[in-house]
Amino acid sequence: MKSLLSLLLPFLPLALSRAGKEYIEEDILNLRQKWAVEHPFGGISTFAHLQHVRCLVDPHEEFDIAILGAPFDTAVSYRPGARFGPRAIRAASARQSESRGFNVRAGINPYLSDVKILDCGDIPISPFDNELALRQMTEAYKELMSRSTPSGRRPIIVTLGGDHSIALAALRGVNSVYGPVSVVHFDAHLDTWYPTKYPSSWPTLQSAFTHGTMFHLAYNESLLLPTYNIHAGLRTRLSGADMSDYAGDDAQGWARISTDDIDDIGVAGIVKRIVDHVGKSKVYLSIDIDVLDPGIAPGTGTPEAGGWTTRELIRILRGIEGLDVVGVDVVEVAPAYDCAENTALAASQVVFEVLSSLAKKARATVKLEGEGEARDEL
Ligand SMILES: [Mn+2]
Repeated sequence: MKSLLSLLLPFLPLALSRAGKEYIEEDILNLRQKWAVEHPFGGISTFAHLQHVRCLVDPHEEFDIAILGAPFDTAVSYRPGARFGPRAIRAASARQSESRGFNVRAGINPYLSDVKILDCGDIPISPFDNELALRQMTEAYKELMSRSTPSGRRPIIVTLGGDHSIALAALRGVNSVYGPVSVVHFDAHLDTWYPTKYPSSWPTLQSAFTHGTMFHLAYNESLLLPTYNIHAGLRTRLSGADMSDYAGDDAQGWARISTDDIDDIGVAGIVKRIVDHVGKSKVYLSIDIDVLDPGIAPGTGTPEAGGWTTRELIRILRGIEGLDVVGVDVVEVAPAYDCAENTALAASQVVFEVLSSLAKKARATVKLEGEGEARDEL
């Protein structure tokens, strides 16, 4: 007996043919000519209108640099809300694009350069279980760090936080490729605090993982190069009635630049201290937006008055662009406390400046390699 399907088969082409216009190549070109332009305020929000690929589930789309959201904020000590940081930074980056992306300060358009930058979307992170969240983030970073790139170099992940605790997972990812690295840390706070510095009569293993202890945990896991790490922009109050927090920081091998140092040694002096300190080591660049003054960047988890301006931070970042940066985060943007997108705008500009420096460095490397080949041929 014939099946119902075999009886219907002759009529299927008729059933599947659709009403409407057939498009030839010229039609497609016409459509593109009319509609391909995207206004800054239009389109689906990706960082700088970059191509969006969910890189964690699509391993075939290669990238040199990944913009990666880490929407996680259940390890904060004060204001929650940084889980909305990645989408706020993306929205605030809307005036950046391939067509209007030339960075005059840097002399390069990072979106039209030798590096392929994708917006890899967000890591899905549990908001209910921090042990699981850290495991998810760690696995995501290790996965993406293992990918091959169009340039043949190692991938660089630029994370949009999220609270600062995400840096522990990012450092584990970096460590899986490079071993221990230096950390250049822009922040009002130390973030090397011993977990016991957060007073609690109910200590648990899990409560040790916070946005103020992750570098201490990273030190314990030997993720940092001893003595090659440096904070910049510090102005936090310390625990108790002495400098013991600094002693703890010293013991973990960090140097410190305070916010006020900029008045004494200027941008150039700060740049020199950072560059002299980390030298040629591989660098993880961690930028807590609370390094900026809360008058400029109020939308953050633990604001501290009296910080740097965005211009000062950008000029310092420009000064250290020769460092061998292998991973980046811009964290602690909490848009619920923001006004007029100020904080997110500052963060998106900082990301733009870092991308410009990374693209510039890649161009210099290509040039050097090219010259090397030319020399080899002679
Ligand atoms: Mn921090």
